[in-house]
Amino acid sequence: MTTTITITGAGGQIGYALLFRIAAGDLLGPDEKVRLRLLEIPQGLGAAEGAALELQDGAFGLLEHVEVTDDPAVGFDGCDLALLVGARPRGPGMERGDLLAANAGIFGPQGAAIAANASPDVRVTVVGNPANTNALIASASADGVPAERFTALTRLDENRARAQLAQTLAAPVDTIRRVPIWGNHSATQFPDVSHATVAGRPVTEALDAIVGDVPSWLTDTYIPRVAKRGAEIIAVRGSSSVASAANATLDHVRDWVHGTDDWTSAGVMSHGEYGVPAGLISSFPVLSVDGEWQIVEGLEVSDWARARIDASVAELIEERDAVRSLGLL
Ligand code: NAX
Repeated sequence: MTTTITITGAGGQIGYALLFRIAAGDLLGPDEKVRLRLLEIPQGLGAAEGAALELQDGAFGLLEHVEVTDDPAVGFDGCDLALLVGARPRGPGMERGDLLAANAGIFGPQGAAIAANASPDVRVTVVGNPANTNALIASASADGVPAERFTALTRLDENRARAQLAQTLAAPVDTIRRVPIWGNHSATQFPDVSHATVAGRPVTEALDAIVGDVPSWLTDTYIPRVAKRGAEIIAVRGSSSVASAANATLDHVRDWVHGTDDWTSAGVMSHGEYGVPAGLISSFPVLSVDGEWQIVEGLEVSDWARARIDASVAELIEERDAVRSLGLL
């Protein structure tokens, strides 16, 4: 079997970190051949072409073909997995509305090109920010492709949330489970430890012995640390998260294709679950079953958690309404 994977923004930083891991089998395993389509804008073609040359020099046995293009119809032709990484960053003096509009101008046409050219069961993962709203725009422009096929990456936030708990509890990170992210991939996101466990024991109980006042620690230390981790990386590294973002993208897509054995987080289309208005792409606790994301339902949500979910969802509504008011949705 060969899977065709399209990476937009393939000449950028995250693209560069993704390509070699995909070619090495880190996404689909050691038996699945891959065909890569690197979609860029004209200014990014050189970097993508250079990456394609290096992919050749990697002599990857799983890599069947690499194509570099700036034509979305070619880029999404026969695409099974679309990783929409390329986006317009916020430039100097750019207002939020300008940013949303500029990205609508990218993700709308890409959604249409996916509908026209990709394989019928295409799975789309939006990484480029603002990821949730970009995914919504792409989905709205992709006539005939079910909305469930469009997702936004919030797995990096979840990985950060689990890693911070692991560090505080001095526990191996893979013993920490069920730490969903709710809402938007932004500073309003809500990393939720209410149902989390460490080696099967409630995380809140384990935290109690270490941090003392758990609610204050969550509010003042943990949630801001997770939500602002991207800014922390920029401050320390001098550049935004790249390898960890690529790693989380692979986690997201791998789980979507191969399934999960426990909850994870993804930005998926709401049908009104947990009071999140239908038609928004919001992060939820999810399971991947038979190749489809399912929102974990029936969880108890405290008033404290409710307020945080509502605040992040309010931001998603604002973003959607801003794009709508520009006639772009
Ligand atoms: P770079 O600026 O290094 O790369 C972006 C690339 O996209 C450039 O090569 C550019 O030419 C290309 N591009 C722009 N418009 C395009 C279009 N219409 N079609 C195809 N390619 C296009 O950024 P990088 O560090 O790779 O980050 C990419 C995106 O990921 C950004 O929007 C960033 O904000 C977002 N992130 C999202 C994260 C998440 O968890 N959802 C975390 C990491 C990252 O911040």
